[in-house]
Amino acid sequence: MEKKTVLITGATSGIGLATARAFANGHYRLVLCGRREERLKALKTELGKQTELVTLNFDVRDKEKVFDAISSLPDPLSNVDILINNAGNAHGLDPIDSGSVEDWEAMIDINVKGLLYVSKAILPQMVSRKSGHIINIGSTAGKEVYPKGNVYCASKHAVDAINQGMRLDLNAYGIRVGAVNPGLVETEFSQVRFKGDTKRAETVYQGYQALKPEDIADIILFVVTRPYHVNIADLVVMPTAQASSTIVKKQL
Ligand code: NDP
Ligand code: 8X3
Repeated sequence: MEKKTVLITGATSGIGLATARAFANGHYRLVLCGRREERLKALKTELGKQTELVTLNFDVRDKEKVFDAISSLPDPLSNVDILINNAGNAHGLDPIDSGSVEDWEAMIDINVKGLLYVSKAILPQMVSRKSGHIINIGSTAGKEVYPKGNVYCASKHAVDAINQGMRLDLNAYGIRVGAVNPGLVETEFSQVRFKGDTKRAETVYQGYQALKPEDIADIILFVVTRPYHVNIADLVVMPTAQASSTIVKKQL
């Protein structure tokens, strides 16, 4: 069977990194994206032994760089079969009246506009081939709103709407579109949210068994390996200890 090419944004850490490793084990061709060049180099060394791989260094906020990087892909990696829109983060956890405008802009620009730029750069070739699979990484924060989550939740609700809109508009081309929406996963997410405050970040995952990035990678691999007639349109996954964004059974 012809090998498939998978493009993963945010492959330098957390869910994206675990997903890159899972797909490398499956010998998919990989296009791994992120901003931290030293991590991209390390990934090339680690996974380049297992599969054909290129790395692309760009900030998803930079429209031109997104389009330049994706159009620079050599054949056969230029034909992306599976797009995993994963890059994103929360910035801050503050009430709406005191939240920082810079944090709000970062979340809207990265989680929403960045996802759109990458999709826009890839979609024409999927449409012309009438094939492809897009997986948008949403969140439970895209299904409900929690105190101080305001703009992060808004950005993930936008991902939910974009996921639905993509599925409607791309239906005519036979392109599969679905979202994977995790609850609490232990990654660098809280480090970023709390701006490097490691102690505060650690408390988010204490007293219960959080999801691991590998749990999400397994699910993504499951989603893309279903037969063509099966499209997992919208999947929510939480740790067993979590019932909602605000109810987590902790033993501290
Ligand atoms: P990490 O912080 O571990 O990973 C985030 C990834 O996104 C990194 O590879 C980072 O790479 C990349 N990224 C961030 N900003 C940019 C940018 N401006 N341009 C390009 N790449 C960027 O977090 P997670 O793995 O947890 O997060 C991955 C996705 O999962 C996000 O969309 C997040 O919202 C979502 N999610 C996470 C949950 C959790 O509890 N952890 C739960 C639900 C959803 P680099 O810094 O090198 O650019
Ligand atoms: C990440 C999960 O609950 O921190 O999207 O928003 S949460």
